[in-house]
Amino acid sequence: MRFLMLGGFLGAGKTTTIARLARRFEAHGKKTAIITNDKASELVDTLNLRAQGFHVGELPGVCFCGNVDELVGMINALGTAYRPDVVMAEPVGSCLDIVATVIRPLRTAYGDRFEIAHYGVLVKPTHATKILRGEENAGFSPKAAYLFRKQLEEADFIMLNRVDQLSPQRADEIETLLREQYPDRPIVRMSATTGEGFEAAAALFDQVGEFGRRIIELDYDAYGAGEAELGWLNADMMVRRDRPFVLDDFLLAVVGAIRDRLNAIDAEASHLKVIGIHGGRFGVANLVSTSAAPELSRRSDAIVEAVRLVVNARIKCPPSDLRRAVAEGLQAAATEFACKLERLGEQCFRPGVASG
Ligand SMILES: Nc1nc2c(ncn2[C@@H]2O[C@H](COP(=O)(O)OP(=O)(O)OP(=O)(O)O)[C@@H](O)[C@H]2O)c(=O)[nH]1
Ligand SMILES: [Mg+2]
Repeated sequence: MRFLMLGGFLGAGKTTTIARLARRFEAHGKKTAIITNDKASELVDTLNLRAQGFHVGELPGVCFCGNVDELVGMINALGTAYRPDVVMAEPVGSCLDIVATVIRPLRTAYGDRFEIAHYGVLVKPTHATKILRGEENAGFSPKAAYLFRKQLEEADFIMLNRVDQLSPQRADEIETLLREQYPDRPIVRMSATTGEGFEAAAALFDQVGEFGRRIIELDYDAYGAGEAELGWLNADMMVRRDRPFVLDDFLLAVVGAIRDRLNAIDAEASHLKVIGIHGGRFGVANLVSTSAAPELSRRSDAIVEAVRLVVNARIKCPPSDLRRAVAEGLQAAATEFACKLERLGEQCFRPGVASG
């Protein structure tokens, strides 16, 4: 069984890349399963990937790092139930030390059973230029920038994602900075959305060899401080109206209204994602930076009267502020669309390395 993990900061494009890789593996006749992971339950990524038809095992409430036994248990469960040729795993986007805490123990204990692929890390360009240039006001605080930088340090190769939105000059600049600061690693320019440059990344994931060996030096206090700056919120609810409404418009309105409230309190978004599911139809709206526009990563083209809505937000602000911003944004969108919200559950907290 082949085991493939790919990293990258919150909102860098991990789930989009995993879905594209899975479709490619399946097209080559390889059965593929995916493992998702988060510090809380009710994961947009799990619902999104399952709605796309993928076989997904979920490990909520813990990070892979430090919980390898649970990861192996999930790989084994998938192996028994589904017999995949490839298992892909998406770590939490603020996680560090993946090679030392996940890949190396997996290789040591199960190297005879799993063939471990290159560890590729995605770069999110919205923040990369400023962080790599070392600019003071990088959008991320120095503490969060530490996470961003350290993730790249442990990469076997780096994927500069979203090139569909970058001018060649900007892509050149980021690539030059990456080459200077992270030498000896292949760098691939790609778009997980359009597929541009994707084959080069996929070819690196296809290689067989002794990969995932860059063990980084990590200051766990700095790591914890970087994570502790984020507010983490997962919420689950039903939305109903007595006459049909356009789901995609509603999802964009929710993300837009929450973004307005985050802007008002100067809280930088790492990733806000919202999925709406009704029957077999689903749509996903995202915000990857407070300065970016809300985007529909998946259109549902559905007109609904009732929909299950799951919100996952990772935002640089205290949890109490995040809870208020999300509640007010949801209510504003519900009022605009004359919908009623019925809350099913919510978890909101300040993560730390300890919480993983
Ligand atoms: N234009 C463009 N958008 C992209 C690309 N890759 C990802 N996105 C968008 O970026 C947003 C985040 O993508 P995800 O794949 O959910 O990112 P992620 O790394 O899994 O995010 P977390 O799991 O929250 O850490 C979505 O709106 C995607 O559609 C790309 O290559 N081009
Ligand atoms: Mg994801």
